[in-house]
Amino acid sequence: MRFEGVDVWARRAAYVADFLPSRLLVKGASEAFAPANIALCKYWGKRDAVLNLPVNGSLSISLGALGTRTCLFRADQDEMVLNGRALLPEDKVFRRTFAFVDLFRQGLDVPLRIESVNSVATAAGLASSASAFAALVLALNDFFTLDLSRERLSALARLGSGSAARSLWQGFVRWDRGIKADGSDSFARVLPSSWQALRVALLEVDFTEKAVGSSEGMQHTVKTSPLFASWEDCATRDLEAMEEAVLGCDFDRLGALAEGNMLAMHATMMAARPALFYLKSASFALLERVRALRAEGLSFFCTADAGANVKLLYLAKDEDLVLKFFPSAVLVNPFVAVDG
Ligand code: 2P0
Repeated sequence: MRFEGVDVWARRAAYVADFLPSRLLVKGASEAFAPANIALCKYWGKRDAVLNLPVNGSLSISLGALGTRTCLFRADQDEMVLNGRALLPEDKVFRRTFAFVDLFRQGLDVPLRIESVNSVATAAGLASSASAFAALVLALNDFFTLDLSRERLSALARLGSGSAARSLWQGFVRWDRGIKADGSDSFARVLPSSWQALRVALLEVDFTEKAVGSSEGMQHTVKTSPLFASWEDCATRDLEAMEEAVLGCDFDRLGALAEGNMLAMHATMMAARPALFYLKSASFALLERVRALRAEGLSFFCTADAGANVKLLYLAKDEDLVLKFFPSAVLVNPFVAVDG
């Protein structure tokens, strides 16, 4: 695969080689779990599309038990089973996954069986690529006895999917943009917060696959949206303010910033030419309903990603109110204890 004249996989392989020991010690099996995450300050736009280096830093909340569990085993040939179903080698998930694994094998003949179970799929509308690549990187770290820190693993998971850089931890996670062209300073870290009151409710609008993938949507926005020039500044300010709000346990400030940041991201996409709409009329109706409830004094805020579904941010104490106004909402406690 080439991108603007560059061999993408050769450049990625050279990047990953810097993280690997001179000789890989291979185990027989490994297992890992990584949570999904919801961005409160969004990653939208790449300054380097090969290394998934973002134009702006981002901040997320991980989703506790919702995520991906991945097991690796030595095998006679490459195999992948996803949610109990064997994938064909032509399948795009199979190809994307093993292209990523090849970055670690570096030509070594170690066929693998990958078994992955995604609890995110059942709460559709959430991206599964973030938890999938984070779990894969954790499992590869163990399988090849790499012994890398979470921050280093974050810088590797980023190559699978940018948002995977944030799925290496539970809690509030900040992914810094970094300034180096080689990408070595663009990785995430967990924020030192013990605040556990934030909750997320998933409000379904449309669980079918989106017409324009995130990577493509980002590139299109970067290239054609006249509003993109102001996005980096907006997101950079929001990121700093959101970290303060998290550390100060200030929900109303965090919620207002998150909703504003989401609207700015969608406004930037809508201004692209041709326009890029992920939100649908039912999404806008939900945004409006939440604004109306807020006007009546409720502390509810919204966010939405590159899709039509809406995520409601609220505090644990207001759970009954969420169920009263949104009876079909799927409630997520990001701070539920998770094994492994
Ligand atoms: C985010 N999104 O911060 C933003 C908000 C969607 C909207 O990260 O191209 O699947 O693999 O780096 O990580 C979705 O983008 O994109 C995303 P790639 P990714 O969560």
